[in-house]
Amino acid sequence: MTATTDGSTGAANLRAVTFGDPIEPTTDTDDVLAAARRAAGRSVEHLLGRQDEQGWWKGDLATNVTMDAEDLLLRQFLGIQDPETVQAAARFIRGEQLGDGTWNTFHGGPPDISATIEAYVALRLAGDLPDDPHMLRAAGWVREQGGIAASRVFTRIWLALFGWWKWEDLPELPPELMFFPSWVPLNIYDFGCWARQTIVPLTIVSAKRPVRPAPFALDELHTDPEHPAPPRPLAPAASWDGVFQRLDKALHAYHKVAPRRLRRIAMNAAARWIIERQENDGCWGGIQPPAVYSVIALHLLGYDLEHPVMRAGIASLDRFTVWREDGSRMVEACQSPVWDTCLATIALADAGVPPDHPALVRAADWMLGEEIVRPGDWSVRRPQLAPGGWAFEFHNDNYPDIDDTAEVVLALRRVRHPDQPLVDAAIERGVRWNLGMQSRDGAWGAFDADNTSPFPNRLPFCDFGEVIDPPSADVTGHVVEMLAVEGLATDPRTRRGIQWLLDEQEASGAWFGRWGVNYIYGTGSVVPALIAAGLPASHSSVRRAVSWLESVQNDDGGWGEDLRSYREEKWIGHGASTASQTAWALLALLAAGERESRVVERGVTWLAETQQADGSWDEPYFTGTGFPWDFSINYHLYRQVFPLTALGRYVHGEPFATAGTGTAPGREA
Ligand code: R04
Repeated sequence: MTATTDGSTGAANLRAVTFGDPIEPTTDTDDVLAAARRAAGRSVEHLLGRQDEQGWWKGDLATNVTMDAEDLLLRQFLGIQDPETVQAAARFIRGEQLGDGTWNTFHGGPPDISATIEAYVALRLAGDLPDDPHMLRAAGWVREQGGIAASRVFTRIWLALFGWWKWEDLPELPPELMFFPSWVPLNIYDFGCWARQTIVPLTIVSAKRPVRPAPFALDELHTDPEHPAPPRPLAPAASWDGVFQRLDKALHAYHKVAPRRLRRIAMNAAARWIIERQENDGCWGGIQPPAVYSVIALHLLGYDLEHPVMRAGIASLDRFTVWREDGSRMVEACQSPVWDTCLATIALADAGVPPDHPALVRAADWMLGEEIVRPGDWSVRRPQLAPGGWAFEFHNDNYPDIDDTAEVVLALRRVRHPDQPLVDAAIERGVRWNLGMQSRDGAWGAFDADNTSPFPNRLPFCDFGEVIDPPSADVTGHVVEMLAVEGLATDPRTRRGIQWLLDEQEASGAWFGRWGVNYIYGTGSVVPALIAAGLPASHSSVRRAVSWLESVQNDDGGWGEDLRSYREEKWIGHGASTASQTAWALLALLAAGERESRVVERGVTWLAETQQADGSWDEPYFTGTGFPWDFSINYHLYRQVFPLTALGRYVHGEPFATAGTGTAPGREA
């Protein structure tokens, strides 16, 4: 890694954060407090210095090289590649290659065959030769792992577009899906919104089966170029996998006989659905994959590159790129201004920045302007609900999310704004919207209510990660905390959320982290919520969470949890200490009343001692989750906002601290 636009540096400059490395014991509580004050002060200055004039914050959002590779493949497919872009992207991709010739999808993670194939192909397009040493190493590893046949469906779709893979050897997803009403299983609203936006254009692409012959062959990526697609073993007909495999066979047969007129109507319905959802900046859903596939799908239906929809769509892709100091170009999967801004506002306020400080008022004004005031896809499940939420990105009016809405409300509440009635009204709409988005089990998903169908994840087509959006503990924790702060701790809807959280706690005492890594994120989200909602710190659920956090503290005083915890039990709660994860653990412990404990003092000391001279922290490890295990995110602002929040609460105490209502469920320890 090299320096990035947000000024963070890579592993080379990492300070002593290897776990098991004990730091100098600081026994005097006064010393810890003084160190925390100094660190918080420097961090406040750093964060204030990074606010945009318009009031928002945004850190880079790093994911993996499939973003960059697919961006190049798209440009190649459309014939719009320019040498400067291609070489800058290739430079980034080369810089991410590991010593053994492979690419992984998160810092320190294992090699990934799909990422390695996509990166390899992108570099071939950029002019790297198959007998260059770095390419030989990559191809050799890919063949060892089973070749292209062993990669994910999306990778093989990209290869099929250029004739490197046969469309027949891909799972089917027909555009007639558009005819399913919203009560039929597998209708598009049964998919999480990110999968829905990706799949709808791909139904057009896979019905059209286009091939634009490539400038070179890829035989070196097959184990046996004569037989690139070895037959896959058929699961028993009585198993779910067997049922869906046979459904896929039937869909392949249908592809050959599909009535042309019906297909055309279905594809037109899909195209209309896509165009209706294009944002006013030209992108789709604020995330890169749907934008890429939508542009291809519309192009295949005859929209030429000069059509306004296409021009805006292609132009929007350029806004996902980050140009770095070394001349390389990184593609972001998504941009995080709303999320970063609410979290930064909370951090600064909890660190003692006055609530009427101009930076906070400007942030509040910017957030107020981002409120989403019209219905979106969420209205399909909640047709009577009035709008009033926030999305994660600059432009994503169709998909406000519950998590951002909860945190924006928590942030707005910390600001003293000259027009308080304006703020109160926006908060009230946000609270109502979040309450209306509660799922029937009493908890909250990220983007939709009751998005819990078991079927989408079973489709052979859907092997790229999570494709449904069921309630999670981290989002539910954030909503419960927000409702409690809004005085609704005893509302029956909040109480159902609290009960769901109590039931969801693992035997270990931790909560699973859906959108952050992993149990430390879940636990760091839930414990402050339960306390805000009035559970006493002595409650057995809180005590078990505290014990778990204590049990996984690293010897150096910090906390870390490796992304492999999503796959391997031995990594749960374990990994190199990171600034954001140490902060999450501290947020839970501070909420639970552990401020005076040695465990907290050591964690605070770790934060203070790993802070850099400019008030920032470094964090090469990915602590954000897009899809557990399958898609991981390094949010570059997490390492600044969460440590500051934790230090601020250590120094100044808990925000909104009250004696508790005494009426929340399960008060007895
Ligand atoms: C942290 C909680 C806020 N909120 C989650 C927002 C995450 C923002 O980042 C991403 C969101 C994404 N969605 N879908 C994709 C994606 C990527 C992000 C996505 C990724 C790969 C493919 C298709 C979609 F970086 Br393929 C929603 C709760």
